[in-house]
Amino acid sequence: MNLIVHTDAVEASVKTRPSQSKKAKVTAQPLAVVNTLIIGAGFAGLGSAIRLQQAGLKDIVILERSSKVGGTWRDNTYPGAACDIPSNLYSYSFAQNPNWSRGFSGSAEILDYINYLVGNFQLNELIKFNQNVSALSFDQASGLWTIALADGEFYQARTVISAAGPLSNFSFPQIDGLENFKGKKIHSANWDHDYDIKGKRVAVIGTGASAIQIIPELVKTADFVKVFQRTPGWVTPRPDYKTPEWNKAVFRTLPAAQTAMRRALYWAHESMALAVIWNSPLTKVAEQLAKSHLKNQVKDTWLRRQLTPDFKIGCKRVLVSNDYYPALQKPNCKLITWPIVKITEQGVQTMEGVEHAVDCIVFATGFDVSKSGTPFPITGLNNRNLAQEWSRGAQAYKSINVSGFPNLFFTFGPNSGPGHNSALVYMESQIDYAVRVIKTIIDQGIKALDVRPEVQAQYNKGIQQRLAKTNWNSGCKSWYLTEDGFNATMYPGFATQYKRQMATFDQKDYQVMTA
Ligand code: N01
Repeated sequence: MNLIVHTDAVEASVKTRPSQSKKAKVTAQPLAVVNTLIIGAGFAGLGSAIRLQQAGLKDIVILERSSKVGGTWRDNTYPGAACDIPSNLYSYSFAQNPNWSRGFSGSAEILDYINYLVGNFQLNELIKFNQNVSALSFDQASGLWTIALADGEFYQARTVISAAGPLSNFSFPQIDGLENFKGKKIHSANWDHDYDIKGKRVAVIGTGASAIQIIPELVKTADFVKVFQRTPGWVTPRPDYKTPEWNKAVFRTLPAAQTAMRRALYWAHESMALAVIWNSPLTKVAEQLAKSHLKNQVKDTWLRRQLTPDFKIGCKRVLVSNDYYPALQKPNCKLITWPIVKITEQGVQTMEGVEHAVDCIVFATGFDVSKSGTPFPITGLNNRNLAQEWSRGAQAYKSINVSGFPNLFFTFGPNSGPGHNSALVYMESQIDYAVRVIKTIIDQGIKALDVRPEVQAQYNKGIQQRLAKTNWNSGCKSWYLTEDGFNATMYPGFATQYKRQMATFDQKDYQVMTA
């Protein structure tokens, strides 16, 4: 169906657009009316556009709030930024790159790959940069979403894919005195490359996936680095290697060889689910492997004790590094495990009363993950407010659709996170599901396709029952859980199970409103 035929409906919805009167610079007409509007030009948004086009759905606009593509890989440029999933698996199966320089590529090379996707699949003309989405609202009469921008302009679309990304907003922790610090504050996700670390006294707060990549780089040039650890994580070896030229040549001439490699990596990661998602005999094996890694790299028994986690492996994200423990033992590095009480003008004060004076504090303290909120206000059928409905924990059907919010698709929506396999594997199956449903909506001229509430409720009951048996819900504190312990983040199963559920679209699960 071509959207031009909906002109009357579009006009009706424009007239009734609720936020119109409040905006200063509102035009009477949408900037465009399209079949599918994608929010975000990161991995998920670009992948969605590619698969939509390949399915013959070409009436697309991508809105990107920044001036560049790349999402998390554009923003996370801290020293040492790299992926902890092998590149042959952390890439799209429909756009394999035979030239990865390493087993685990750095952020610059991943960003190059993302830019390659844009060029190769001619996505540039679809992307509108510097477009900050401020609200979404669905108009029942026309079956159109209005996508309001912060500057008062708006788009309209029959279907919307929200690919804003769960880790797109970084957060400074709520530590007393944060604003008093007179030195330099840097967040891992917003690195200031103009600030020269050489010879500086640096504090790093946090010891998660970002911190363990940053610290080995900082100790190379800083005067000293003090690492403030609240909770030690499980660290396993990183089987990284420089890709030999012959290997790239084989992948270039024989793509099936790379597909076979990808498959082998996929199944190797699948087997890890048995260790990290559920408490099984393999959990002990994985913990033993991590403990041996610690013992091999750290000879000091007291330091080893400080670095030994007291929760099950997998409960928090498993860390992968060969150079974190060695970095901590450099003469210019010190691990501090006393809790932080406040930030002072000069540095960081810990509980035993010591003030650690530094020039710079690096906050590797994570992101504002919208486990219960939404990235912007979303208004669905009968003025339903999604943030309100998700206030006690986000829920969706198959992580992608939410009842009462028709024709809207989330990538990395509720309970879609992997703990053991590549996020791109999950992303690809979400995208393909969304494309299948969007094609049905467009081809059949459906006004709105809304998942049935009872189907969504039944699905989530199953998810939460399965989550209760996982390591994530075994008692540790992590960004996977809300303050009251609700897990709206992770998918409690193998990637293979997730892919299987996403491979089937049953229209009976949805209420259909025809035009
Ligand atoms: O953030 P985190 P991250 N006082 O939330 C500590 C992805 N990622 O940026 O554990 C003191 O994991 C906090 O302590 P605790 C990946 O999905 C991927 O490292 O809560 N400390 C923790 O140590 C990952 O899961 C790659 O006790 C405070 C740290 O800060 C996600 O990004 C690479 C504190 C935060 O760890 C986030 O990772 C890097 C406070 N007030 C990241 N507040 C890949 O390779 C927080 N902390 C794909």
